[in-house]
Amino acid sequence: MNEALAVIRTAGMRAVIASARALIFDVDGTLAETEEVHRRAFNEAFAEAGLDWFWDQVTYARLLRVAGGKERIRAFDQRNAVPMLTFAEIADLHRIKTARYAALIAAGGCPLRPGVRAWLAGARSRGQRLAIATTTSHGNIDALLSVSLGLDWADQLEAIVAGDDVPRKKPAPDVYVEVLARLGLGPGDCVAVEDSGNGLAAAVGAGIPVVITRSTYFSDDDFAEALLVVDNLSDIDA
Ligand code: XBP
Ligand code: MG
Repeated sequence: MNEALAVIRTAGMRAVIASARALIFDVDGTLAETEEVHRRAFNEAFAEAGLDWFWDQVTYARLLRVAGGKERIRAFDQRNAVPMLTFAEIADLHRIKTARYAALIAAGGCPLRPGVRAWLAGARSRGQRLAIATTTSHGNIDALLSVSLGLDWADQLEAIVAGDDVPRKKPAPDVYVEVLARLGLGPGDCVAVEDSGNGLAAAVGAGIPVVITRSTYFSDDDFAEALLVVDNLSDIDA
């Protein structure tokens, strides 16, 4: 694409984003690069539970194709012919992991990615409504955003839909369909901001145009169906 055409296209995409009635943000990888904190929390939970499991970055990158921490643990456990854990034990292990994640975030935080804060402020200045559509849990969202946006972070958001609020996690469109229902908007009224192929598929499945902000673990995913792909939201004037 020549330079002039690229400039025109980006200006057009910016207009689409600025004119949307609502922006719907994914959390992990989009608002902040949280997956290394999740990975550490999983490994600390395995140690606390006496499991000799350890997920290195290569293993975790493969397991991240499975959305949802409980589902990810089950997928790993099922690599053996005879899984070690029952569903109840997986749920207990995930509760330990979630507590560890909250402690790690509280201790060291995980900064918002470049441009996120400006996009949130820009949306508010334009009167755009804000929402979250994520696979993670409400507890994890609160742990992350109360540190980075303050204890009243939820006041900025009109709809917050997490993984266990809907029957199917991403790449199913369920979280985005539920956000649209709660906002009372159509998919064409909104723009979703995502970082992964699963997230893109979920939003596109709900008919919502998507801006992709590449994250560490998903930078090589196929984003052909995205409206726009950037390295960081700071690449676009908020
Ligand atoms: C990312 C996920 C989550 C996190 C771990 O969610 O797939 O499973 O990796 O969090 P999203 P949990 O990108 O949709 O925000 O252990 O709470 O699932
Ligand atoms: Mg994500």
